[in-house]
Amino acid sequence: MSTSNIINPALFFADDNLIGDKVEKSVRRMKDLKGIFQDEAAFLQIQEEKLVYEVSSFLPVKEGTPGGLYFGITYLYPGKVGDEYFMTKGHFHANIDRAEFYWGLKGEGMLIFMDEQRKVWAERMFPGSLHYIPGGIAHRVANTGNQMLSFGACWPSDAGHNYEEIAQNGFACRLVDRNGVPNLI
Ligand code: PAN
Ligand code: ZN
Repeated sequence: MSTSNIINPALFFADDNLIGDKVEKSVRRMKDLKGIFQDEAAFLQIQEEKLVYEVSSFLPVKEGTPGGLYFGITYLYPGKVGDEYFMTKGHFHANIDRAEFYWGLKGEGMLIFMDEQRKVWAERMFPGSLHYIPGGIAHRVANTGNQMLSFGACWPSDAGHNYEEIAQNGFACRLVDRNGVPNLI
């Protein structure tokens, strides 16, 4: 094999930053998270443009393609709305049986799971933690620390996202700060 077959990768990491021409970025601000947090008065006190999380993703195939994989890094800012930690919207996959991996890169948080019977549980996230999210399980992440929480994700390109269910009915439990300790109530 000649060296002309050897090329540089399209993507690389610098610390927890995903770098490459094809990396797409999305942002979620306070105004994009209406109805997610319990304490509406506390929600209204926070500037609606405030950044809550950003996602850098590499989506190498068309959404819905069977057999492909997507990759993303989420950067979730520290903060609380009342006593509830900043968190992602959370979703079931539209193709509900599709699974996903998450892994902790920086900071501390909690990955909250909910099954279709609305049973909720959570796993601590920290640098190096690895989490398997089985199909059929809604997932969301809360930042329980006072620095940025970053985590990786890898999911099938035909998983899709069903945000509707969570937007309407929420999770059956909330992760709140009780005297500096995260409690799932
Ligand atoms: C992740 C999430 C990401 C943002 O890549 O999409 O952490 O969370 P929300 O999508 O709930 O706003 C993933 O789970 N993909 O399937
Ligand atoms: Zn997902």
